[in-house]
Amino acid sequence: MVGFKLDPHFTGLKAAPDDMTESVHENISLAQLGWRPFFQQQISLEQWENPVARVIAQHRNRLELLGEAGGLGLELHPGMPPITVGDWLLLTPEGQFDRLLDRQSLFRRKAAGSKVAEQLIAANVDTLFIVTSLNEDFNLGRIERFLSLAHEAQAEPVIILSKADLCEDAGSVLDQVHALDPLLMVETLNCLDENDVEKLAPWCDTGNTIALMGSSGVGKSTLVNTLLGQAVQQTGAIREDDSKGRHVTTGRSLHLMPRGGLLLDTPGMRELQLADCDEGINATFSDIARWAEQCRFGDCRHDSEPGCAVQSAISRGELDARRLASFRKLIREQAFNSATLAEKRARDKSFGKMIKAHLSEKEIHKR
Ligand SMILES: Nc1nc2c(ncn2[C@@H]2O[C@H](COP(=O)(O)OP(=O)(O)OP(=O)(O)O)[C@@H](O)[C@H]2O)c(=O)[nH]1
Ligand SMILES: [Mg+2]
Ligand SMILES: [Zn+2]
Repeated sequence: MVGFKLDPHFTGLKAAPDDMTESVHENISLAQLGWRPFFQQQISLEQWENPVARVIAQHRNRLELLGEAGGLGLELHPGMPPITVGDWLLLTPEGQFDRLLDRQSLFRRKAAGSKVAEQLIAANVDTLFIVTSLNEDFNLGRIERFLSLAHEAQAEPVIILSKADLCEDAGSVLDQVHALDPLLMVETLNCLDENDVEKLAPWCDTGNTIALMGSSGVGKSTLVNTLLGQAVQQTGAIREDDSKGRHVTTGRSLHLMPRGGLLLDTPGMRELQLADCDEGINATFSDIARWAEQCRFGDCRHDSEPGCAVQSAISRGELDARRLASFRKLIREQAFNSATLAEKRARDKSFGKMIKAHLSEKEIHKR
């Protein structure tokens, strides 16, 4: 078991004083933090009374947790499993780290730069708000890419078409998005308008955890501020005439919304790439997968093979050729990223073997 120390900055049951939502954190219930039967089921009867807490921030050597008893810090140790913001931890009665609970959903990515190891970004996100702007670079392929990430992570996607106030014909764009999947949830809104943002109320209920994704400038920070009812993040408009502090340093990644939901806001979400994302892509393009089942050849590439059901669906006008092109592009992207990941793993493995071989030689020498 791995020990943990109480955070020296932790001053009692209240969250740290720099926390903007301090008042809401007093007497918080587990349900408000997103506790579900899914997590409860992982706890044995003997552990029933043990405290549980959710990770609300991640620092270099330390996690910030929030539970029924308030906030506390947890020192990270090498023996602990990889933990990320949004995770649920079971603690011992003494308040020590006991166990990481299984996740309902998980976003992960390759680390940036030359290292290609995997990094955990966010856990237990219920809903992913995919924000894309109506007036600028609206692009269906980009939405499909974000949808694949949502599906892979097991989060429910909601498409938010922002800057509706700047768009003359939102209807035609809305039709295009609905054509991707008739069951897809789509909302058009002005992120600056409180009343408009009310449209998102169904996903902002108590205990529901939301994360956001979208290109730069589409209005994510604006939406975060409107949802939280305060300027937690700097937006494009403010940044322009403020060359200093680019980022507001709250440190917290999980915020309580006034209406009860939780907003998980971590910069890592922006750099997510498709890697090991087969399931996510197939879920996003389930129409193509359905047609492909009827292709004559099991390994049909849907090019010019005889008996290709995908191509014949395109020629009958039942499948958009753009969709197949987008599907292929995402498959290529994820295959490329997964290959570099696999190389890294193979390297690690052979390195491990080398060490092992070296050790056993030593052993032989000893004998
Ligand atoms: N008219 C209008 N302006 C918006 C809307 N949403 C955002 N904006 C403006 O668009 C600009 C960019 O918004 P941000 O919220 O900073 O965009 P972002 O997605 O956070 O961008 P990055 O932080 O760079 O990823 C700002 O000037 C906002 O005021 C909207 O719905 N309508
Ligand atoms: Mg922003
Ligand atoms: Zn085919």
